[in-house]
Amino acid sequence: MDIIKNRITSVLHEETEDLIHYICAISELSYEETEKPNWPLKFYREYVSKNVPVIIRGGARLMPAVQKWSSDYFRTKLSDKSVTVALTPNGYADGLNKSETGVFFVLPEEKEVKFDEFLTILDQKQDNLIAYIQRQNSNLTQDFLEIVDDVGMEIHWASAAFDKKPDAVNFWMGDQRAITSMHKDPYENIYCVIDGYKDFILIPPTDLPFVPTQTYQVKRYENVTTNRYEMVNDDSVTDVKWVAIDPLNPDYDKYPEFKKAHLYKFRLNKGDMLYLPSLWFHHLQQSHKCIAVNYWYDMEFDIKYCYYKMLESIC
Ligand SMILES: O=C(O)CCC(=O)C(=O)O
Repeated sequence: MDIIKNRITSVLHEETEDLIHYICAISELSYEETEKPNWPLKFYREYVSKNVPVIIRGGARLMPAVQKWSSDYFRTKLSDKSVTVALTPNGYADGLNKSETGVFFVLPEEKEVKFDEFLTILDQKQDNLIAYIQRQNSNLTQDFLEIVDDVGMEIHWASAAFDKKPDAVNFWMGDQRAITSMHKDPYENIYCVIDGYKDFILIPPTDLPFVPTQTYQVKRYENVTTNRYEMVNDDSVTDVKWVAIDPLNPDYDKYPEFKKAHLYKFRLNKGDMLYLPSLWFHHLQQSHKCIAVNYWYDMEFDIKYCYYKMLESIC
């Protein structure tokens, strides 16, 4: 069995180059393109069915939120509202951290604070106290009904193309030091920057053989303040398979195959939109107090998904 597995692995490594989408850079369009009547069909044909990302410059610029949303606006509109904030000492809310006893996958401390308090934490930029609103439970439609009309519950052309409504609409706002570590999701993602900028690093799913993963025990940050924090065991969560390499500081000695991975790096500015296809690895950094919203549409669990799962179980 091992001989077959090794043979499959080596073929995959050789052939993956051919499987890579031949994209030198991520395509960029202007938002006018999305206003044409045939856009949902074109979007589906050229990007979704090929599992290829596309940046739509100004794609979100007509959302009222782009004009309205800022700290001042939220102070007026949401000041007393309770929000769940992810707190970490290092900015990695779902990421790896090394301690004397090993490397762990560490979840953030989740704390309920008033929106006003959250904004004060952001303004103070204290050492070792990094806050991020990053709950991926459709927090925009669950927690922020007061402001949902500023962006809308769906992106109409995307819903037409996917032939479904979004599963979740998420609101993101946080500290410049907050980093979303490299991971992938089983969602078609329409990502909109409302204020500030986001820096993306993407890796296509076909590069899976070159992206090292490991299984980590899960811990959780507790009592995060500027002076101290604890990393406690979280027995409610089973071990997590996570990307073992940091694309900002790749350890090529340990993971030489990662040199073969195709990294696409770009910035989304205020009012820009990205179609991030399902299963693409993504890593994000941001400007201070960047505000973003994303629409997650369930992916099709089709033959591509089966191929991908097979690849994942072999590599
Ligand atoms: O904005 C971020 O920090 C992370 C976004 C993300 O992971 C996603 O949209 O799936």
